[in-house]
Amino acid sequence: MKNKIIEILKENKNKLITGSYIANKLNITRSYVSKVILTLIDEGYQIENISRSGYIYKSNNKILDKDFIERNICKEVILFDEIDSTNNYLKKLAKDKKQNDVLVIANHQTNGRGRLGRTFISDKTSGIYMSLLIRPNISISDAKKITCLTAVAINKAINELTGLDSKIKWVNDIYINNKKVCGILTEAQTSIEEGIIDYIIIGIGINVYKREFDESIKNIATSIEDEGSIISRNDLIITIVNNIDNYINNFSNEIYMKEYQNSSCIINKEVELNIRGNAFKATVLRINDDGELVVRTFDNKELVVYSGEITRLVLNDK
Ligand code: BT5
Repeated sequence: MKNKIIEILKENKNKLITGSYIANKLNITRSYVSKVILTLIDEGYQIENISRSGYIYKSNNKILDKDFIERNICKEVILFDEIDSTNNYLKKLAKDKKQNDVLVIANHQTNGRGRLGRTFISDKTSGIYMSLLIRPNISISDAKKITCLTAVAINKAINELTGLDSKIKWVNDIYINNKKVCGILTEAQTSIEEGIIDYIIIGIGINVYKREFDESIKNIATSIEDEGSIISRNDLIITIVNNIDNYINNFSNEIYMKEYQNSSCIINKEVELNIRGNAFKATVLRINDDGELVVRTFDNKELVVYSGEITRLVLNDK
């Protein structure tokens, strides 16, 4: 009965509907409707209970809705309340050659991973933690551009849905007001014999709602809500995945790379780089068409660096 009531509320999103309308449709009493709706509110559904008038189901609902996402991205969605890491789960699934176009989402990750063995803190119900499996027909050397493409897809979605001025911090982070709101972890499996990409897993972690950040990140992290916008995780997921699909379908024209270069927050900035344990300062000149960073070192040398060789890049904001 709970699911049937949710369906009716969803069909009437953002509209006032009465308890008797729901009761008549389901052939139950109004008091039973009211009891179920109170339980739903308790579970986190954003339903406004307007005394003696009825209920309004708000579109900025904080609950992840598997069916709604699935309908709007035309891919299979697997939703977990809790998992170690959505990338780890999808990696096991991807070994089955038939699996394609799957999106795995979790409300909470107990072992969310960043790059180079780092941790991505993935608190319960406050963020988006998801991994997308793709099998694109691209060369091994182009695979690293998928991180850039994804960053553009996310940045554009945040800009469009919130109006916030998010920017891309090379190579895999999205920042708002100099703080990290999102990180991307792209992992590829190549087939050496055939010289092609077998699959790519795109892992995305976004801080969406306010929460007490862990001590280790509280000075460097922010959330979309902390920056002044409350949006539905469902809408953000749908927009991001559709943006990614769109860029992948037009991969050869590299429109995303122009957008990647234009949305960067580090051009002309001084940065501290760490390449294989060797730390030095440099000024960022540009991002080239392969998504690599072109910097000028302090002894006036121009250097091209790619993401895999950098363990750390700190923005020195003067
Ligand atoms: C990343 O790595 O930022 C990639 C994060 C990818 C997470 C997604 S969630 C779904 C999927 N499943 C996974 O297991 N992973 C992916 P990196 O650039 O290495 O940044 C890691 C660093 O970001 C940490 O060392 C912290 O300093 C910082 N950090 C950790 N958690 C954060 C958070 N929630 N918000 C902002 N910064 C965070």
